[in-house]
Amino acid sequence: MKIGIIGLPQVGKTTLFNLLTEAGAATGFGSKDKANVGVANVPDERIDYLSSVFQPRKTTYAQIEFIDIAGFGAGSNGRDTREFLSALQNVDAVVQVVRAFDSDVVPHALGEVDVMRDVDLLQSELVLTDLALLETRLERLNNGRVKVKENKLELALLEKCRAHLEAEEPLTQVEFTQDEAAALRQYTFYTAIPMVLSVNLDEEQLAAGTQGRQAELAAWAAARGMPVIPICGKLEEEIITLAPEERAPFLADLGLEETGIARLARTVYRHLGLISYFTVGQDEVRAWTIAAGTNARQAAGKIHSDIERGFIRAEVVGYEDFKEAGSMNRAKEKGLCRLEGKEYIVRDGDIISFRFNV
Ligand SMILES: Nc1nc2c(ncn2[C@@H]2O[C@H](COP(=O)(O)OP(=O)(O)OP(=O)(O)O)[C@@H](O)[C@H]2O)c(=O)[nH]1
Ligand SMILES: [Mg+2]
Repeated sequence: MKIGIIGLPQVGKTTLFNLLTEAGAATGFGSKDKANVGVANVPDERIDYLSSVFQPRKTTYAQIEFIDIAGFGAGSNGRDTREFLSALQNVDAVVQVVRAFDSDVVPHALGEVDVMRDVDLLQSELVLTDLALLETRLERLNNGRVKVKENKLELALLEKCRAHLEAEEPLTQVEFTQDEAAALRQYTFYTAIPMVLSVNLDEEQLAAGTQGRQAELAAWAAARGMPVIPICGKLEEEIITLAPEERAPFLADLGLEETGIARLARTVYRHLGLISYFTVGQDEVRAWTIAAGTNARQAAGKIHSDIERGFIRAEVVGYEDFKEAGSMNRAKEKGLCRLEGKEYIVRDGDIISFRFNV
């Protein structure tokens, strides 16, 4: 999975990137010309537990790749925006960092700190970028000499998108038929990418539990179907310089139960309808990320196309059942392991062993 980090200049994007990936990229002005790319393990206490039981040679968490692109939107024109956004090809979701923290040392590119102005501004940039892309395509279609059936469908679809975009509605909020959704995939419409807002608070705001315009921002986000996650970039970045086992009391001090990556990953998984299943053994304990609703055969394809093709059965035990039993043998004795066929819909936390023919 790939997630892009976007936002206005100097709002804490690279700080968030660092706290998610622990990559230690340079923050501050001037660190602008190229996107930072890094990978974060998705913390999962179920994997921790399974790893403690199986003592495998290798433990593999689900991973999210993050792309931190340069800030845009403040006074830039559409062309610049498109250049910045081209870094976001093929991302599954974007996180927009919204700056609530105030700082004399780090002035906001637009002067006053104003979360509502910022989210509106960036949203309009995305809408305008999509509209420009759409107009170009429409022009090409309309000028085409032959109007085959597909073109007519595409024209209708683009007109539908235009109506919503002109009403400043992101395409994530629009209902599309399966055919329309498939046709849309050939475009990179930025407002069609699921978005999570990450509000970067300073220490006082975090302690107060609000940045002053909490309700307004929450309503704005809810109207667009976007989850909101508060972070305290600066402080959390300091905390992750500590060894993992020493972090908990400092996080608790800030009123946070988990690290930034744990909170973000949970939100993104829920927002995108993703779940995890696990494979276990002496060699490796591993988490696999799939869309909710995926069947056993497709889920096997995540591991290898051979397993999908030669799928025979899936031996499944739910994570909670396994934990209660304490070992695979006990789980089998208690009848908690099930044999499932290819149509079985995999559930979050299923521990699966696939039987297949090559
Ligand atoms: N006071 C305070 N400063 C912060 C916070 N988060 C980030 N900063 C500082 O703000 C400056 C910009 O942070 P970055 O993470 O580089 O911001 P950015 O959005 O990546 O900036 P550009 O890539 O230049 O657009 C750095 O000096 C950070 O240390 C915060 O929560 N509070
Ligand atoms: Mg940056």
